[in-house]
Amino acid sequence: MLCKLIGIPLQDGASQLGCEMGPSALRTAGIAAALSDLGHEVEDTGNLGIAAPDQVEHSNPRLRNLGSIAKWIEVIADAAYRESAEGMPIFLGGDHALSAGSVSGLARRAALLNRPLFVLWLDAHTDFHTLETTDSGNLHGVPVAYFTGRAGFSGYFPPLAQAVDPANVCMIGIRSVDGAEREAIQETEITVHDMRAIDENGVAVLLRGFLARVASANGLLHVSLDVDFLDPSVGPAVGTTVPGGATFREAHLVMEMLHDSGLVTSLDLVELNPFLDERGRTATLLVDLTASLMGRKVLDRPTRRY
Ligand code: HAR
Ligand code: MN
Ligand code: MN
Ligand code: MN
Repeated sequence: MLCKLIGIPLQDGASQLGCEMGPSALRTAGIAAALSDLGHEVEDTGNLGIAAPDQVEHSNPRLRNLGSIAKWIEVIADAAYRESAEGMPIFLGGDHALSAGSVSGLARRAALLNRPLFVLWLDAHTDFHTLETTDSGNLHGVPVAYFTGRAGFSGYFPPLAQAVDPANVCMIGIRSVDGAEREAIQETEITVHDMRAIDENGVAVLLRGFLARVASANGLLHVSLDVDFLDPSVGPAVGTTVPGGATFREAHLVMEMLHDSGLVTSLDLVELNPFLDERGRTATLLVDLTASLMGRKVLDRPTRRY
């Protein structure tokens, strides 16, 4: 597989500074070598950037960096569309606002291929605010609302060439949902598996059900991994820690099952804040999780067909 590393030093969507160092930390932790050791071809396309943003006004006075995020989305979506023609894009974030760009660009690619795009959202948060409903004003809280085509983004974020069908989005690890997000997401067909669902069923059962749907629809599968999916005890390097997250083994199991499915076509690694890390352990864990997704395993196992 040709892996295309795309660095996105974006931090304007988060409340705390530091995510702009994420791509450097992932490179320092050895992401390219981990992939090439597994037999993959790796091309590091470098970091994306934007020109100086305009000041954009909006009726929600809390919104932060609206002009900047709009520019980033456009640049990221173009890169996602372009690089997905040649290989498997791996977006090295950067805060989660970047997924507004990565997913919308991949949706354009999927439409061209006449295949549906599915999204696996591994996160403590649903990131389902609109520009109107966010009270923090941090735009890493809105990407899912944007790429599924919720109203209220037009004139601010780039127009969507293709929205992702909410029925094709599955969230796992959820444990922090704001009131406005809760009401809105329950009216959609998005599958939300909160931490309680993991506790009651085990993450494997939940993931298997979703993978079977992706396979039967011949879908493309994008995985968006937010560091705060992980329990803070194993992944401390994130500005929005929430207790009670996925364990080390739950996270690896998800990645191992994704590998065995053979379905994953792109990946976001987001919200890593190296300034908050402990001797690089979170960056290293993200690299190891990526390796599990790309085929590192303890023993050989047959590929599972869903
Ligand atoms: N819902 C909260 C807000 O809108 C927290 C959003 C945090 N998002 C991320 N990515 N860290 O999931 O401010
Ligand atoms: Mn997130
Ligand atoms: Mn999160
Ligand atoms: Mn909020």
